[in-house]
Amino acid sequence: MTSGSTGSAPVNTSADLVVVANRLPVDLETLPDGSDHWKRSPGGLVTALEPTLRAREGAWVGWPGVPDVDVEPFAEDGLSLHPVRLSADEVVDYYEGFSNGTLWPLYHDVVAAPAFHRHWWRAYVRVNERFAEAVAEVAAPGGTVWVQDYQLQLVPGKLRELRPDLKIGFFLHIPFPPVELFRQLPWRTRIMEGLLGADLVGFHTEGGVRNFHWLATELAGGSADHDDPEIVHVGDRQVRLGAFPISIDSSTLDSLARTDTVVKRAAEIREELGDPRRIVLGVDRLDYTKGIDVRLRAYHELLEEERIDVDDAVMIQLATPSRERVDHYRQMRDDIELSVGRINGEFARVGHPAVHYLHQSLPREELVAFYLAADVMLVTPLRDGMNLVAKEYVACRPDERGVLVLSEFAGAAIELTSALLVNPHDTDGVKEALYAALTMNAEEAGKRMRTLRRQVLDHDVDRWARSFLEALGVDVPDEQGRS
Ligand code: GDG
Repeated sequence: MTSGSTGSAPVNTSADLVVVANRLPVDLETLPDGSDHWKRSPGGLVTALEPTLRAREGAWVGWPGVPDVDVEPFAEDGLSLHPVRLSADEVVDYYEGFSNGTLWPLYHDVVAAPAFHRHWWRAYVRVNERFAEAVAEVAAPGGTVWVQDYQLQLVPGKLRELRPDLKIGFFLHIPFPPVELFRQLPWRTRIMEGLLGADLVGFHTEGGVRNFHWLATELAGGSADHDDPEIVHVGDRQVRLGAFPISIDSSTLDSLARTDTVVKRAAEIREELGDPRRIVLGVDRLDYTKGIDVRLRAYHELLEEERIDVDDAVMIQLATPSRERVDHYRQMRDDIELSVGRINGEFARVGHPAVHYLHQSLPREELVAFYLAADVMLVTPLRDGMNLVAKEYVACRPDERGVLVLSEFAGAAIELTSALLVNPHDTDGVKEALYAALTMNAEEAGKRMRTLRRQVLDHDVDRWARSFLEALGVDVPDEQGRS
């Protein structure tokens, strides 16, 4: 079952459950003495899957995040990690190119123009095949494989060719686009065939299921099932589709937001800001889909119209650096920084900026303190698969205060209906919702927040992972290890 590894713990080379994602859940860190070691990168996905992976001596296949290095499989905290090598050129063509320059904008309603390059596509095919081959080597006979996200859409098909004995699930973390947009893709049929190699294809929303169902039957030779709209027949196989809205580790965030350290830090943040009456917060990866410009515009206009002023309210935008070598991202960063500069230039007073902008990644506890300090949370993506930030804000408000303004075009809007829902293309609408949030009475805000919290605390990421795996036919043990 296991073979040797570079570390002390054994590596599983015949795993019953294999997760495959573009990235391994670790980062290579160089210590002050110059030596390298792997550091776990905490993410929702790994938190959700860890108990199940451990219970089944599972494995994770992915790129370790550093190009042109061969890394032996290793075990880290009881998880077997199987690195897939990418060359620097492949990072450019497969990852930055086809994944983030073609698929990402296309799947997000072309809010930026996707680029179609044949050499990017060729790299995507080659890398997907390499991932599939790596999985085929570590999955136990009859085992289960869960493929994650848009970077790996050809893996299910290739893996089925290599290992027809496996049970294969695929989950898409970003929106699956309307058919008219998907059909622009020169390699549309190949992508559909790749995905249809899975036994179960999961999306955040029913909209994704519907779009995929149409394409599978109209474009990729599948046939609809007369009794069940969530089944597509492909040859002698059936592929199940479903909506599985992802979530967060709600109870952990809720507990963290109740700790003395976080409560104290939230109060300190308010004090450091000069004790404003209202703090407005945005937290995003710096991405053009997130609508950071939308909320800056709305905030700017409220200042211009003198409905708010810097003595009264302050906006904080935390923007985590992201995909900095991709053109659209560079341009967008410049645009946003220009807007922040303009707003502050016009409305700030010395020592009182109107907008605080941080292009940094903060430690998780600090982020939770910001959530707890914020009176209004602005989540205004033009398009978003789910948006975990919206759910995190809610989980971090055990005080039942704070108002969430949320875009209708985030998957989260389907569940978080007690937020103030906005159309991010409608600047007046966003502005009015922001003003309503800033002036909302405590009673209404509390009522809305309680409803939101019930939803987010009940539907956590563990429930998400469990429902997907159960739909795939995997027996998932509960917290006590019972199956
Ligand atoms: C994709 C889909 C879908 C942000 N800044 C900091 C920080 N973050 C964390 C947040 C949150 C995560 O990053 C962002 O998650 P989102 O869901 O908002 O967005 P994407 O990165 O685009 O994720 C999305 C998701 O996949 C899951 O399926 O919801 O629709 O686009 O967890 O907290 N974390 C820390 N410091 C920061 O400064 N520690």
